[in-house]
Order: sequence, then structure tokens, then C-alpha cells
Amino acid sequence: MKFLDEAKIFISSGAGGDGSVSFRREKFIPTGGPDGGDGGRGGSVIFVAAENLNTLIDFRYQQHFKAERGDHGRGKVQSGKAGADMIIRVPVGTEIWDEDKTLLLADMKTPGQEIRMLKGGDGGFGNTHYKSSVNRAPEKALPGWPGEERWVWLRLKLIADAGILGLPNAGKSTFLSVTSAAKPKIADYPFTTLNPQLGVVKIDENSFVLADIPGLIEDAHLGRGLGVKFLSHIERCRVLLHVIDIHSEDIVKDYETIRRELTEYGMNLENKPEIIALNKCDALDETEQKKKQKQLQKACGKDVHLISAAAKQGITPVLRALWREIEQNRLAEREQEEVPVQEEGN
Ligand SMILES: Nc1nc2c(ncn2[C@@H]2O[C@H](COP(=O)(O)OP(=O)(O)OP(=O)(O)O)[C@@H](O)[C@H]2O)c(=O)[nH]1
Ligand SMILES: [Mg+2]
Repeated sequence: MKFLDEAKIFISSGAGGDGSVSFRREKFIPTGGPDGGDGGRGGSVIFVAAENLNTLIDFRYQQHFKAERGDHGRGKVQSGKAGADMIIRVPVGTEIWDEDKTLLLADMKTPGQEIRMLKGGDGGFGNTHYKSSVNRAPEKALPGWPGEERWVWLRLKLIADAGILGLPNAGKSTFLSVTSAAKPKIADYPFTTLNPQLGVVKIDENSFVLADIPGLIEDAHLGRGLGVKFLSHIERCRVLLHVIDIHSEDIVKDYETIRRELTEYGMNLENKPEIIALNKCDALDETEQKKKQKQLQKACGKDVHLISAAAKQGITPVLRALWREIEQNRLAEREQEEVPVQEEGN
């Protein structure tokens, strides 16, 4: 499933430092020549495509990116220090558009790719440059050149890393709503979600894309309910989050119903890593929760998380578990992509 992440940011390169007007002042040399140094160059704004970033979520928190200005020149022909560049790391695949979104300025396709988007201003000349046979004591120096500034749009096509599965009304959309900025429709009846929804989830220092799809029911693969057509949206997910309502009459049956639909669907969905969560724990006492947890763990042979999406309880461990799978899957994928080096003579 494709989804566009966007962020508008303001970037500015540094101005150059001013050139200096200065004269040598030494004992026994009352009228020394000019010795004003040049201003330092301003820092540039440089975009770098970074492999370990996945979303533009950090740009919602920081929108202004300024490179440093160059230092001014000083006496004794000392040039000003150059301003530091502003390096902006963006996920691989990010497109950089102008403010009106009409002109593509850069396409950050390959890991490590660098683009100098704004150049820093040059430093101004100090008065040493203006010495001549007719003017031995020039009072002239140039100011530094200004930097550049502009707004740009960052755009990134996202693909869901994790998909939420479960029977209708299990609380899938509620989970998406409390873990991301997405605002899916939530209601106390089945088939509230009619179309897949995506959100960007931030956990610790990482972020990933989570997809919420309409609930599945028994025989969905035969077209019952909304059917399995939405499963195609999670074929490329790296991990599944299986949400089950703890108040259901038979949680094991609920779990198995969804597992069966996954297997029937094919496309290897049933072999994807799965994180399992019993939801709506807020309305149940702890002994009951533990009992249900044990029961389901025994049936599925995996860890089961106890959560309340609505009350935001137990959410962080689930997100961390999802992230661990996503990260592992990415690493494995990268290793596969690495082309083996052919040894000479083979
Ligand atoms: N008590 C309680 N209610 C919850 C919790 N999470 C969700 N609900 C309620 O359960 C109902 C269904 O929630 P949704 O998030 O719409 O469920 P869904 O799985 O997305 O449903 P479909 O889109 O129909 O498949 C809503 O009334 C929610 O308020 C929870 O942790 N505790
Ligand atoms: Mg829903």
C-alpha cells in the first residue's frame, strides 16, 4: 500500500564573513601596510540519503535548518573560519520539491547520495586585496556575500512495515489511532473500517508505518464479509499484529479463524512474523486477564501481549516487538541484496 509522507521545511545557507580593514602595527614600523584578512565562507545546506531512516516524522518537530555563517576576517591577514555546513539526513527515496510542488529539485534515490541544495555565501575580501602603488593604505574591504534561503517540500512514498489483523470490532483502528497521528473511524460495530488506513508510528528512536485494514471473518477467502481483498495491502508488510478482543466468548477460536483465512489466502502471509495482543484488558480483572493469556499462549505457542488500546496500556512493549521484527527483516533483506563479489580467476 502506498502512502505519501510529506514535510515542509525552511533551509538557509550561511552568509560569508566580512573582510577586515586592518593595518600592521609594530614597533619601529609606525605606518605598516594593510593586513585585513578575508571573511570565511558560509556553510552550505546539504541533503544526504540515509539508509536507516524510514519516515519523515522527525521533520514535524524541526522545520528550520540553518547552516552557520562564516567568521569575519581579522588583522595579521587572518581569514575568518568557514561556517559549518548543515547536513540534513533524509530517508532513501525522498524527493525534494520546490515550495509550489511543481519542480522536482532532487531525488534522493541511492544510499549515501549527497546534494548541495544551497551554497554558503563567499567571504568578503579584506583590505590586503586593495593595496596598490597609488593606495598603500586602503580603507576598503568587502562585506561577506549573503546566504540563500528557501522553503522546500520533502515527499516520501511509504510502504507499510506492519499490518494489523483481527476480527471486526477487535480494536484495530483504536490501536492505530493511539500509536500514530492517523484518525481512523472507530465505532462499536463490525466493519467500521472500510478502507485500509496508514499511520506513522514512532517508538524509541525509530519509526515505522502501520496499516489498519478492515476486519476479517470466517470464510473471508470465499468472499464473506468484506472479503480478503484488503490482505493484498499487507502482502509486503514485514510483520503482522494480530488483535483479539479479550471479551470474546472463545479467544482461541477467534485466533484460529484469522490464521485459517491467512493460510487460505496464500501468498505466504501465514509465515510472516506475528505479534499477538489481547485487547480491551481495561475492563477485566487481572486474574482473568492472566487466565486468558495462558490459554491463548498454549494454543498458539507464542507470546501473547495484554493491552488496552483505548486506555493506552501495554502499548509500548507491542511496538518494540513489532520494531524488532521489522529491523531484523530489513537486515535480512539487505544481506540478500548484497551482490556476491566474484573472485578473480573464477
Ligand atoms: N473497553 C475497551 N474498548 C475498546 C478498546 N479498544 C477499542 N475499543 C472499542 O471497541 C470498539 C471497536 O473498535 P475499533 O477500533 O473500531 O475496532 P476495529 O477492529 O477497527 O473494527 P472494524 O474496523 O469494524 O474491523 C469501539 O467501540 C472502541 O471504542 C479497549 O482497549 N478497551
Ligand atoms: Mg477498524
